Amino acid sequence: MFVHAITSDLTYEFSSDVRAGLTRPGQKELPSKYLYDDVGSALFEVISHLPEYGLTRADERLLQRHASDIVDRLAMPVAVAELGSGSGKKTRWLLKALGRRQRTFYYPVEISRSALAMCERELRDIDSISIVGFEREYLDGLRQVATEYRKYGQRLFVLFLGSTIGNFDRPAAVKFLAEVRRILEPGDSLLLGTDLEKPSTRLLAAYDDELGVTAAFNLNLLARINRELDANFDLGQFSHEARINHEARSVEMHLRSNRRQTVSIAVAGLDVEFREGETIWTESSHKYSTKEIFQMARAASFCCEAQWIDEEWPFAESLLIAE
Ligand code: AVJ
Repeated sequence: MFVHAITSDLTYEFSSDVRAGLTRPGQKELPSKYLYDDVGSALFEVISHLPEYGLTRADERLLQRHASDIVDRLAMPVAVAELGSGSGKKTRWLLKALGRRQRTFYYPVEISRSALAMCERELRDIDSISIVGFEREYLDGLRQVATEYRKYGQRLFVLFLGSTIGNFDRPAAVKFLAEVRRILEPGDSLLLGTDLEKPSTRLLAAYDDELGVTAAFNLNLLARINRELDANFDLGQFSHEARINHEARSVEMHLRSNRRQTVSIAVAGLDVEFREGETIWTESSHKYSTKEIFQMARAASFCCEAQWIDEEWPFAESLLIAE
């Protein structure tokens, strides 16, 4: 069968990750990064406007209110690298504040081509800012910026916003920060956005909204597997579920099989069986305490130099300096 012989590296990687996740003994799972194809990125953009989901608006409020204060704490000259720029909307405030002080290079690193294009369109009108985008994985992109694009005497200011770090479990989050730190030089900085702990009812409403946009965002992962890997998931036979994991202090998203069923994924050459009620775990969003962020920073050889908190939707921006 040669029909699927010509597939790109990216399809190959997606296919092998899907195979690994759905053939695991015990809990089936899929990596959350695959939620963000063009459809998924657009659905997340809608989620960020829902009344129940205050996270993105809190992040943006903090950056808008405190942009000058944040930028004033940076040693100049500085270049900006952002890990997962998304639409770029909330970065505007920081870049405007920087553009008033110096001509600034901005390097968004983003695996979604459409998000990268959106971000370039959104931000190109800001005075004194030059944008060079990288369609790469976070650490690969950051490494390239640090080794090939950093000018002599220039500091790097890395942005990791939107609580994307919350998708890692706690040990993996520290490990990721430590890897970022290894790419940086002492005196470089990292602005880290983290969602803070809040009551379960508020979290469950945020991750299982009335309108069903989060459900669509989650189910789109199965639709994406149908589209890209020629699978036959029946979307009507799976349901979105949000759960609190009290031990991990996270919200989990799952896709629950409504009945016993078998799904074929042609490109992966795979048939997957589901029991009634069995779930695929698709994402975790970890929630933090403010104190814990200081400890995580320390463990990764950063020093947390300042923190800004949103009261309306508890969320923190933390400025970490590489030691
Ligand atoms: C973009 C990863 C921060 O975990 O809250 C939104 C993604 N998932 N609703 C999050 C998401 C379900 C979001 N992050």
